[in-house]
Amino acid sequence: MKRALITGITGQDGRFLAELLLSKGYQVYGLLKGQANPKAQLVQAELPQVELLEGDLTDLTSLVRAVETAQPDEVYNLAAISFVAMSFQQPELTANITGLGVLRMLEAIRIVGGSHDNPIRFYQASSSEMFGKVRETPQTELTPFYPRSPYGAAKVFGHDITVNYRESYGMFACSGILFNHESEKRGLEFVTRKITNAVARIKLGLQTELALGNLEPQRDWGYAGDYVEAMWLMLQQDQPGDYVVATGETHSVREFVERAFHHAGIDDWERHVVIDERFFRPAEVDLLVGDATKAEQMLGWERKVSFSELVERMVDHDLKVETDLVERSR
Ligand code: F7E
Repeated sequence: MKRALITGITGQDGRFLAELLLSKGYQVYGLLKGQANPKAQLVQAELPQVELLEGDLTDLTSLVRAVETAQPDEVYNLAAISFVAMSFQQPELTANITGLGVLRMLEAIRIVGGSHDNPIRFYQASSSEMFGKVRETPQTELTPFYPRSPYGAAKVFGHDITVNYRESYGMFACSGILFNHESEKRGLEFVTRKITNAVARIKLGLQTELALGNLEPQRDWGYAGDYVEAMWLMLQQDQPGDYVVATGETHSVREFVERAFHHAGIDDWERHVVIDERFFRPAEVDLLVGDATKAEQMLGWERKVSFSELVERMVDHDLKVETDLVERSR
């Protein structure tokens, strides 16, 4: 039985990945930070087979202990301050967790080791935010980085140090440069889920307005369930490497809003959307679109859920959740 340790187990990707690995017969350990973390219950209810270990990416000793306990074949480092807007408010914390946290996890793996024949394999969750003010379109594994936020800058460090540990110490360390990936498990602070949740509530008459920032940025949005497959595939190869994971399509926030309202049967969406300066960022990433040819050819990866299916799935989910809440409160 293979063993995996996932940091960021309570997040969208951690939960999708744990589900995938459990379906493949893995023993899955999840790193959980903080005392009485309220999200622990969510993971325990959804994925009772996952064993939760306490640890924090800012505390190397705790990481060493977690790796010693889990004795993993594979470590997936998904934990981070992942909300770009928050990284402008708490840049130092972001650098410490999202950036230096990667270095600490790599060190913990080096310290604990793994058998000579079976060294621990490492996956780093790199991000298309590293491309920022893009130097070329579409973006590939070779496109230079130009981060536009403390989050993006911290992810560049995490990416570079992963490559460096692979080259310096021969570690089986991979970095997945994942473009935006969304789902019904996405947090409400991210624009896609914020939109689909508001659309559902407006449809049901529970609210009238949706306050958003800049509607013009374009993103390459895929389905998170498809993207965790790519993470796993990277660690099953003979050689470690870095891969862009993306759909190759780009859509503006405005388009996402339009589609979501339209799917709920509301065509006069502009009546409901107000632009609020508070949601603008000090620096914006205007256009992202990835070229996933390497992942498609070398990993045999393909995305299954299209942009319109993604929007529809998220709106349908939120309509159901909000309808259930209304019925339960009656
Ligand atoms: O913003 C604009 C906002 O917060 C998308 C993270 O998973 O993907 C994600 O980062 C766009 C931005 O995601 C609102 O300005 C407008 O242009 O959903 P988001 P993100 O910043 O692209 C990358 C790949 C990651 O790695 C990150 O961890 O939407 N936008 N109005 C808004 N965004 C938010 N959140 N809220 C608004 O009201």
